[in-house]
Amino acid sequence: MKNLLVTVSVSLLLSAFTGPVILFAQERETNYDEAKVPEYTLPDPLVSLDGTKVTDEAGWTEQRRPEILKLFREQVYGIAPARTGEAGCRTVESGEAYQGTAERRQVEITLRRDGKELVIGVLLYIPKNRRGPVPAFLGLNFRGNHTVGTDPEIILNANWMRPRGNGDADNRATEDSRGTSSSRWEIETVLKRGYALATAYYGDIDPDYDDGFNNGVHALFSEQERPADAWGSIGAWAWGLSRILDFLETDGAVDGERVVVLGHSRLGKTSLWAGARDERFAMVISNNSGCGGAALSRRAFGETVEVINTSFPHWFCDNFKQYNGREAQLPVDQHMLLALIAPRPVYVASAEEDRWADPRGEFLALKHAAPVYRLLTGEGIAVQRMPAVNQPVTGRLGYHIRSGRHDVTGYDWDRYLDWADAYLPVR
Ligand code: GTR
Repeated sequence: MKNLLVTVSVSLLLSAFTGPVILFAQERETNYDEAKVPEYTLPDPLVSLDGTKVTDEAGWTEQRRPEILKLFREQVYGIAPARTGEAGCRTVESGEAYQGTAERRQVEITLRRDGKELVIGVLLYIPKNRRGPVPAFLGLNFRGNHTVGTDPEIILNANWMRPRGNGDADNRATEDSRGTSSSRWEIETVLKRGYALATAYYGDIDPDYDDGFNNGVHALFSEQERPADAWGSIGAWAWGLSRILDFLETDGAVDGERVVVLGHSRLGKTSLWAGARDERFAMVISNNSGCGGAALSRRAFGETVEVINTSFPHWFCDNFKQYNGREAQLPVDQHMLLALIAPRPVYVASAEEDRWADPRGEFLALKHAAPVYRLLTGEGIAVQRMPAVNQPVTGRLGYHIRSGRHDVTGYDWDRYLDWADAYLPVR
């Protein structure tokens, strides 16, 4: 984990002639001290840019929501293309899994545009014991579908992988990596509780490195010039989730109106943005999403806007970089991202040791999204203060801070399943 950010500011020394370029290196320490959180005022999600107070559902859906969505599109995640081009789905493999209790299906979604093609490989498990279409959890994975479980039939992903451990060599997955992320995917429990589970490798949609947007789905839609509000990788991954939902809607075994989108860390940022921009997602879960996800940017606690834009220049749109070290100038903050999901249930989960993601900032964003939920549904957040560790807050605005580190665990899944049961009863 980075504790120090070295920001290099380039300053042109003005002189009568061509001045030399001087590099100043300054070190900014990561703040983990609550007392050093800057004073801040959050934009009111219920006051429109023209100063009008939103007092009813129409004011929210017709004016304020579109306005906030536009701000996030233009200033934070970037604008994704309207869905154009062709998409086709093909089942490439199917069979039984989990001792005959589930069906496994592997589907390729092929997107084509201007003679170019992109394939997203979806792994879908459906409980056999079902009376009709079932609700589903949908989430992207970090290292290939073959890592989410030990099922030997899962197709080994052949695309570029981030260069890190787990038996992957030369940025390609190897057989050794099978099942290496299985602790993060409680597939059997999900199936036993009557839900389907769908996942895809996020790198199928856009490889997670700064390549100037020449690969992944950006290549399919590449235009001559890339404007400052063009979509980054989080925008691409979120858009990809919508394409997977397009497919799930056509699949008779899954109920497309009861799909819960979830994600961890950078993929938690992604699930929130996916749920915000695509109202077909019935419920949204953010697991340890942190900066650019559920955490309030203005608190600048742990990872900051500047740090994230420096480490991952490809995640957000270029406009977002204007707010490096200037969070107070942001026309939005992340509570408004959560509010965009209203009235649909949203769950934010933090981990005690995950200070980098600012657990308190994640809780506060949820709390400050609550007025919008209250306006639309009559139900706000069940607590006003941050709960103690392992004391989940239930309700339409779900929250917990679990003991332990940045991860997805069985504890997290149990909470999500209980919560989903409350809002999406298994029929
Ligand atoms: C970190 C990044 C976080 C989070 C995390 C992850 O390096 O600073 O914002 O996204 O990666 O996705 O695992």
